[in-house]
Amino acid sequence: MKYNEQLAERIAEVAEVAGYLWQKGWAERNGGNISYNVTDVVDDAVRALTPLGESIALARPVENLRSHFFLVTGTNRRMRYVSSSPMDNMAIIRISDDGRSYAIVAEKYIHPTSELPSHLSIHDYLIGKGCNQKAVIHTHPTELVAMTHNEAFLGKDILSRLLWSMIPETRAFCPKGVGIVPYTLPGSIGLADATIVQLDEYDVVLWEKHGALGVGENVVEPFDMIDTLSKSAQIYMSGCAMGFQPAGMSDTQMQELKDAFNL
Ligand code: 2HA
Ligand code: ZN
Repeated sequence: MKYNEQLAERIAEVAEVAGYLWQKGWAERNGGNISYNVTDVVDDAVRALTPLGESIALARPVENLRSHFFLVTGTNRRMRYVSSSPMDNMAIIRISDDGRSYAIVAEKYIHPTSELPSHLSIHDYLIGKGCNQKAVIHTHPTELVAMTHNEAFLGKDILSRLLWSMIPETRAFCPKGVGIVPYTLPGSIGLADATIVQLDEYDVVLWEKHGALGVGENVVEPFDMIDTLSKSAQIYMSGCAMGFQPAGMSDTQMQELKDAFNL
């Protein structure tokens, strides 16, 4: 199908980031998922499409997403193939006018990600808050996930401080740090709810022993934040592998950065 330029750009953006997730080694098998609110760029041709199949009930209504359109990666689909052949591995869905169900409208009948409850609840929450954050990505960044296996890192803001202190970029480009959600069943409403609480304070949330979730105005933005945090985790690990605990920037040095860049 031929999409208008703006929608085609959004599809290309998801494909680009899906490729990065695969290249980074964060997307084994069908690991990770992406959703992107495209309501502002769908044209009459997409709006007029007949749904492919029956509408599917949502476990929880999404009041703020009535009649919205989303690009969503498919369940069991591989990021490497989202990258090479995007519309064979993701779908455009339309939320019903009452916000209680959705239908797949294009391009093929590809069932959305198992994490759809989290994604839609997060979009619903972000719109309700008046945010312009249209993209949600979830991925499995190896080193960051490894760090969540250490109880000592799970207290509030301990990991944020540690990751900030590894390199100035992380302090500058992930100014809010990372929130942490204790281990919760993947795909569950409980995981969605716990994530939303953390998104009130942070742009990136780590799911203990599972992965990372980030939100942003486009798909590249949360990818960049997770990538920056991941760099810090790798620096920390490299120090440990060389037999020492990295010293980290001091509080004074981090405060200096905060003041210099108005963080
Ligand atoms: O899409 O990553 O959390 C597969 C997953 C579930
Ligand atoms: Zn996952």
